[in-house]
Amino acid sequence: MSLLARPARLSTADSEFEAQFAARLHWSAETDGAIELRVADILTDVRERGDAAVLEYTARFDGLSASTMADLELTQADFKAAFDSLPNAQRDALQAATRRVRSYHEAQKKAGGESWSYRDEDGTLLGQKVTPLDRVGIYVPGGKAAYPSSLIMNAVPAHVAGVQEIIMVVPTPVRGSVATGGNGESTSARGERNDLVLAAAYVAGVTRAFTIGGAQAVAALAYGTATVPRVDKITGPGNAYVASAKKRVFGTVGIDMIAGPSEILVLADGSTPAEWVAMDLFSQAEHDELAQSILLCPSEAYIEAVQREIDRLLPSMPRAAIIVKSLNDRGALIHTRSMEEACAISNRIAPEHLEVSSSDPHRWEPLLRHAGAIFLGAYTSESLGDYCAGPNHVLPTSGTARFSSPLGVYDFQKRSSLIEVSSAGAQTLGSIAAEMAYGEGLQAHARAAEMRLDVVPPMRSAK
Ligand code: HSO
Ligand code: ZN
Repeated sequence: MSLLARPARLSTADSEFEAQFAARLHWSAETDGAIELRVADILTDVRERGDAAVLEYTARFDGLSASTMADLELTQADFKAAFDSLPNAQRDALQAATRRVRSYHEAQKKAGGESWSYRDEDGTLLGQKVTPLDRVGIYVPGGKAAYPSSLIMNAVPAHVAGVQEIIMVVPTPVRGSVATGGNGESTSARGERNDLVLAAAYVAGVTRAFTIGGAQAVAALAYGTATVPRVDKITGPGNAYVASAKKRVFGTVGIDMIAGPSEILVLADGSTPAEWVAMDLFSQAEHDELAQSILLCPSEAYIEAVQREIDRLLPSMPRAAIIVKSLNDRGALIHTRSMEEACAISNRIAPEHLEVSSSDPHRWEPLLRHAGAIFLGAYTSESLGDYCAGPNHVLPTSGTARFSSPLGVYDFQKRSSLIEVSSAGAQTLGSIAAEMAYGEGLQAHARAAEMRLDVVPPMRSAK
């Protein structure tokens, strides 16, 4: 494959701009009908047969044969052993990142995640009580996409919210060997040993974990089996099977967003070293061939400089093949007439990650309305946000930042309304409620309100 990365060159001054822009942004997220059918069958099967079905699918799809689900459970001792096996630098990084992510989410909880109430003029109490979910499931994808950072980003807000039980599922065998019903066969040949994921489970406070994955793991979490406890919400990224399963179990349990490929949009005024911007574009492109990296800039010369840096840096990238495909198929370097216009286009894209690579980022920030996360200034590489700045890296993709928010403490909490009506309040509210209830033809509602009035009127007849 060619190692030339040539993102599309667009210019807002060009009469073809709108058509080219629409073509670049177009992305089809349609799920394959065959996958949907397979997933529906797996969900039904796990719901009916529980552990036995999960064990069968795990043997068939993951090549991991175990005679009981207990053999697929990882323990706190496994988490700790994995953590202890890491080099000091890795342990320190995991802990430092977790600490920072925790502080950020604690601030988030303080700012908007607490219960509140007030009394009206009758002394009636009105409020909202915030409670954490009891138990959540976190899906960690297998193979190369088993990112410890994503586990931290899912588990920490749950923990900060006060969730008591955090159940992790991860499909690929994540330790050197698991018990396999006595045949002693090691599973390490089937997947990468990923001590980092287990170590992240240790620092992030995961309660229990199972080496299961796919639609069968989602089903086990949603319905519960004899071994896997039924959760209230499932979060975490996964492949098409996992996404389809999460959509189907929604309603039985809560789910987080369905994440699309990563996106980065860099809004540059030309003051940041071009190689920094080129590498930032690579950083999301390297995730996935479908990832999208876009540069918006009013200086043609700077766009040229970034393209030169792309050419210079690419050969040193181990994931060059993925980067090239992503940049060539979905990337764009867009020349705008001004920074204001660049901001307006950014709002139309509503990117997952938005870097304002400018010497005066606060001048542009007020113009930016739709983005999962906004990174201000030349030093704020998106990559720092992926790991350790503090905010969550699970963000709305595919333009959904127009109406949704980063994963947060609020996703692991729910609210109950609180009402305590005083006797004076019963007078005020009783006549209003009764009037409306008679209007709706609901006599019992009306009487329940009227019976609490000091002077109980005779019951009216239905209209
Ligand atoms: N940028 C990804 C998250 C991630 N990056 C994990 C590195 N590891 C979310 O779009
Ligand atoms: Zn990333």
